[in-house]
Amino acid sequence: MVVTFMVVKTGLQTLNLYKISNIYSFGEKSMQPKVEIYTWSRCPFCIRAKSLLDKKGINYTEYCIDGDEAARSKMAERAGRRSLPQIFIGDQHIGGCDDIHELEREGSLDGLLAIT
Ligand SMILES: N[C@@H](CCC(=O)N[C@@H](CS)C(=O)NCC(=O)O)C(=O)O
Repeated sequence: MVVTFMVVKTGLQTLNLYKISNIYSFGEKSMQPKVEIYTWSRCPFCIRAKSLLDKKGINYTEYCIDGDEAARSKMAERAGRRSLPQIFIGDQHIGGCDDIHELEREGSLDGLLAIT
């Protein structure tokens, strides 16, 4: 397995190494940022958010956390919110179902997903 690191300059003299696979997934088509979604299997908002990603042909990593309160707390630490779904594109927190649909409505989702 090959693990690739990217050097990112974050401050005047601070260089950080990011594991590229944490930020991008390498699909057949182009370099798409990694998309992650925390879900409950029966949550209508989660199903709707995934439908949008599916409709756009986006690969994503789903963390289905049904009944796992510890995983939900970890998600909340990362996202700053406890409701499901919570969506990340690369390192950027997008929010929930309404948020991702709003980005789509205003035309900025494709840019975040690197769709040309
Ligand atoms: N506006 C939110 C609504 C999400 C929502 O209400 N999800 C429900 C599950 S279907 C939930 O997390 N309920 C528990 C809670 O809010 O603590 C979105 O668009 O994602």
